[in-house]
Amino acid sequence: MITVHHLNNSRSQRILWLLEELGIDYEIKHYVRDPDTLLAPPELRAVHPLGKSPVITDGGITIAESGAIIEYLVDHYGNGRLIPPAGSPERLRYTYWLHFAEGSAMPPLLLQLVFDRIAAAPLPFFAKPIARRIAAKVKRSFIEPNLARHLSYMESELEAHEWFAGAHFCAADIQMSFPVEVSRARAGLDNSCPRLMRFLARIHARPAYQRALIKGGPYALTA
Ligand SMILES: N[C@@H](CCC(=O)N[C@@H](CS)C(=O)NCC(=O)O)C(=O)O
Repeated sequence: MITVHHLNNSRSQRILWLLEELGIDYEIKHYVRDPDTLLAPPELRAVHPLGKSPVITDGGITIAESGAIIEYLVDHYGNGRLIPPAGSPERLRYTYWLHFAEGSAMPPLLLQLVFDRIAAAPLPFFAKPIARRIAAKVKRSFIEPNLARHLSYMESELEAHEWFAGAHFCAADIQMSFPVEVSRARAGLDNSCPRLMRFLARIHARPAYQRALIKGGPYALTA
């Protein structure tokens, strides 16, 4: 039996969704973030030393990293579903987007969250303006240009292709859902990127996505 170690409002929502798409039996162990630090509770470190979510166990093995988990589940339980045929151009795009989501799209989104928290942190009065100025400078010079470039790049890719890898929905779209949802929730994704907005509407309408939401509990990134 597969166990998903699921943290609320997190990337592990994608894994529940993938399992629902594949129709595989699984169980969920729920973990709740610390409301102040947003960190996972220490119990998660008993499952994997980094204590991050998602992590799954399947029989005797433990797998972390969303991309690795998605590859494992599609390879072992997919029977060819949700992955383009080996050797096709779509397969290369599948691999690319599977890596792009965590390797390129997420870092500036995470930096934005960190620098917003620095700017809003309760600091002594003399340190506050300095912290705010540094945060604003990093955001203006590095984070925001990267976020804008990523959004327009992803939008243009969905102009050329129906889904991220090509004509068909696949597991790369599941992996890409998180950065696109985070972009919508807090990085300015709006109707000026109609293809990305359509992508969100289409994935949110999928019955498997909705089943995963019910099973996963509160998930605040669906706006
Ligand atoms: N690249 C990793 C990122 C894992 C990660 O940072 N997960 C976040 C949840 S979205 C987490 O566990 N945060 C809580 C913590 O760091 O304590 C993946 O895709 O699995």
